[in-house]
Amino acid sequence: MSEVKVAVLGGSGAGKSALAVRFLTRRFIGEYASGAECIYTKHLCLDGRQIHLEIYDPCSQPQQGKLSLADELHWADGFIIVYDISDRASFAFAKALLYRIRESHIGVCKKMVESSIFLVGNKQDLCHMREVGWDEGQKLAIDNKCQFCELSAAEHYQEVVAMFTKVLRNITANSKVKEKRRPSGSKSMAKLINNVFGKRRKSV
Ligand SMILES: Nc1nc2c(ncn2[C@@H]2O[C@H](COP(=O)(O)OP(=O)(O)O)[C@@H](O)[C@H]2O)c(=O)[nH]1
Ligand SMILES: [Mg+2]
Repeated sequence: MSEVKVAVLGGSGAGKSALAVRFLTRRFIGEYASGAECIYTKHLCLDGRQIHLEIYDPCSQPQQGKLSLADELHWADGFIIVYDISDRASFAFAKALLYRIRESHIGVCKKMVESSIFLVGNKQDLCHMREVGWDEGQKLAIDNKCQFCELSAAEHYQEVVAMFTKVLRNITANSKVKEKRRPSGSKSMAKLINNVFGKRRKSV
């Protein structure tokens, strides 16, 4: 059984919870509790391999101020960075998050880092209110050597599944590298995770 941890990050209201819930339950419910951070857990089978997936959905990300991602960076195997294509501020925030993640991974195997970050332009159904062009999202992804897609958590279930599946495939493909990176300390890491994220766990 492989354990995979994915952090969904982005500005408040970008659709982080909507994406996670859509992937896990197939449903788009419209309104999501925003006052608490969650770790959702799910068992799934990918390419014949059993995976215990944990998805971290933070309560909110400050649009401004310091981008202290130390805990998330320690915890996560991969990141989904979400912005809202109808909200330019959320795109700027996503850009800052990408830079922060990349600078923190300097020295770690380059390919592993690049393949474990997915930039997502959400709310594609609101393209009549678009503030961020598709090409801008793609350029940001190319500049940061991460993957990119635009989708709508509200309307595109299959695309949401495809995006999460790519993230999981990339992470599991790199699992040998990660094992080398984390040779020991699982107990202390578990303690850290519980301290930081253990407030709410949900199984789906
Ligand atoms: N039109 C539209 N609204 C969305 C979409 N995804 C999320 N929302 C809405 O955007 C708001 C914020 O979503 P939420 O998932 O709570 O954002 P979070 O703060 O990033 O977790 C909610 O009212 C959602 O219903 C989408 O793809 N299209
Ligand atoms: Mg949320």
